[in-house]
Amino acid sequence: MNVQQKPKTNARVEPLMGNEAIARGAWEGGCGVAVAYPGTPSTEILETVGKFPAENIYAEWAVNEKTALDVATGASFAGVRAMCAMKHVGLNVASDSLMSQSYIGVNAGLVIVVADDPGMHSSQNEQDTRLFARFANVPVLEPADAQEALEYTRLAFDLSEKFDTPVIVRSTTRLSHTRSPVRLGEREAVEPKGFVDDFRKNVTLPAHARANRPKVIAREEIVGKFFDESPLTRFEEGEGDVGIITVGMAYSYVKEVLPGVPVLKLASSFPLPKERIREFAGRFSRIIVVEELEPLIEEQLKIMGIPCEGKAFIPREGELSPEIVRKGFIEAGLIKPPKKKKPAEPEIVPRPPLLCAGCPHISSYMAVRAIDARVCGDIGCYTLAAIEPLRAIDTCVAMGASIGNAVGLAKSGAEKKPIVATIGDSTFLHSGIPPLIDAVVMKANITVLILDNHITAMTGGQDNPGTGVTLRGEPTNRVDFVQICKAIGVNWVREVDSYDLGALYQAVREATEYKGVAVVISNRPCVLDPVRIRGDALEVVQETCVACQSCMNLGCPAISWSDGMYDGHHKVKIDPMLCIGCSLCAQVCPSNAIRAAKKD
Ligand SMILES: Cc1ncc(C[n+]2csc(CCOP(=O)(O)OP(=O)(O)O)c2C)c(N)n1
Repeated sequence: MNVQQKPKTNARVEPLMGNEAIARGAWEGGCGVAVAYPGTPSTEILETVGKFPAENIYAEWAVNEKTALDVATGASFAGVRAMCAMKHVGLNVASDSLMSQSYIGVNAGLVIVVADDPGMHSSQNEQDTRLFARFANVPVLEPADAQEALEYTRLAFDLSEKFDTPVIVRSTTRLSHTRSPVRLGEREAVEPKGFVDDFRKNVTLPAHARANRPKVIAREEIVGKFFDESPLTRFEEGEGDVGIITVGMAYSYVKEVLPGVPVLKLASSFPLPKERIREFAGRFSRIIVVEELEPLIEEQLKIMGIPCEGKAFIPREGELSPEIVRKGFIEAGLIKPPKKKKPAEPEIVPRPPLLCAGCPHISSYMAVRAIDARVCGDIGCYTLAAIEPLRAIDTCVAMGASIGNAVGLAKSGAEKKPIVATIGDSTFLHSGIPPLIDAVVMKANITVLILDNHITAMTGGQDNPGTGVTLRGEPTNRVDFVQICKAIGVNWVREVDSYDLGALYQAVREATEYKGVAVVISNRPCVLDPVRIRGDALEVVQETCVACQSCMNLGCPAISWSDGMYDGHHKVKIDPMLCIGCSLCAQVCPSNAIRAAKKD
C-alpha cells in the first residue's frame, strides 16, 4: 500500500498549484476515469487531468456534479479507479448519490475531491464539506499543502479500496490556488478488477441497506484506528503546556505563527484518530483546536470528554490566515499582544465585477427591464446583471433555481408583473430542465430566457453539452435547446440573436404576453470564448451626442463619461481598446450619435 511515499532522491520536483497536485495524485494513483463539473476553486483539477494521455485516463466535463459522481461510480463498479471533482456547493447536488454510495462502498477506489471556499471568494455560501463527510460516514482527507494534496489524493484510492468506502479529499481555495514545489512520483500500474457481481452490495434495496448500515458505522472506528497507527497523524514536539490540534491549511498557519508549539497534525478530521488524540491531550494542561470553518474536531473531542477550546478564539466564519490565527492565539493568551500598534493598512478601493464589453447577456437584461418584469436570476456571469447599472434581477438562489422560483411566483397568484426566469446554457443543462418540465406540466404562466453564450463562462470557459466540444477538445454533439424545449412541451419557443436588440425586445414582450410557458433563447457566443472576439470599435460623435446616458445604462465597461468638456457639456466616450463593436450602444442611442470608428 502506498500510504507513505518515501522521498526519492532523483524525484522530479515541479511548482504545482494545489489543484494540479490533486490531478497529479490521481494520475499517479492509477486513476482511469476522472469526471467533474466546473466550479471555482476546483476547476483546474479536471483541466489538468485533461492534459494527461487520453489512452490512460478518461476525462469528462459532466453535465452536473451528481452525474460526475455517478459516472465515476460506474467506473468504480467496473473495477477502474475513479475520481470526481467539484466545488463545495456541487456536493449538495451530488449528495443523493453520495449518501447511498457510502453504504454500497466501492469496487475500485472512488475518490471525491471537494474544494471549499472559506471566505466566499467566488461562491454564494460558505460550507464545510467535512460536515458532509460525517453526515455520509465517509472519511475525509485534508491536505495542508500541494505536496500533501498529491500524496493524500493518491492515498485516497488505496484507503477507498482498503475500507470499502468512497473517500473525500477536501481542498480549500487557498490550497487549490497556491503554487509550491511538489515532488512527483510515478504512475502506479493498476489493472482493472472487472465488475463484481454482488447483488447484495451493488443494489441498494432496503433490506441490503439495513444490512449495510452497521458496517457503515463500524467503518468509522476501523478507519479511525488506521489514522491512529498512521504516520500521517503527526505529533510535533514543542515547548509549553498548551497542545494544538490542527488539520489542513490551518496547520500551516499554526506553524507560521507559533513554530515551537506542540502540535498534533491530523490528516483527517473524520474519522478521528481517537487514541492518538487522547494520548496527546493527556500530555498538556490545555488543548486548543485550530480548524477552518466549523468546529468539527472540537465537537468530537468534547463528545469524547476531552476538554478543549477552539472556536472561542478561532473564528467559525471566513477564511483563516496567519494574522487571524495570531489574533486568536493572543486572545487565548498564547502570544503576548504586540506593544506597538501596527500601522493601519491602506484600504483597498473596492472594484465591483463587471460584465465584459460586448457581453451578449447585457441586451437580454435590457429587454426584461424594458417590460418591468419580475426576474428570477440564476448563477453565472449574468448574475452580475443584478448590480448597477442594469439592476435587472430580483432573486438568485442556487444553480437551476430560477425556473422553479418563477413557477412559485406565478402559482402564488400574488405577483402582478410578468415573470421571467433567466438562466445560462450550462446552468440550464445542469439543473434547469426538470423545473422547466414542472413549469410546462403545471401550466405556469412564465417566460424562460435561456442565455446561450455557448460556454460555461463564469468558471473560465469550460465546455458543456451546449458547446459541441469535449474536455479534450474533440467535436461532439451539441444539444439543441429549441428541440429540448419542444420535446418538454413548450409550445412557444423563439431563438434570437442577442445583439439584435429590436428582435430581443419583441421576443421577450411577446413571450410574456403568451399564456403559459414561453422560452426565448438569446443566442450569441461569449466574447471571451473559445477565442477573444474583436470587431471594429465604435465611437461617439460628440456633436450629435445629447448626453442622455442611455448607452451608459448598458453597464458596458468600454463606455464612460467624457473627462473633457465638449461645447461646455460632458459627453460619453468609447474606449476603442475595449470596444468589440457589438453595436448595442448604437442601437439604444436615441440621437444616432454612435457609429463605426473612423480608421486612420
Ligand atoms: C452547484 C454549483 N456548481 C458549480 C457552480 C460554479 N458555477 C457558477 S456559475 C456556473 C455556470 C455558468 O455557466 P452558464 O450558466 O452557461 O452562464 P455563463 O457564466 O456562461 O454566463 C458554474 C459552473 C456553482 N455555483 N454551483
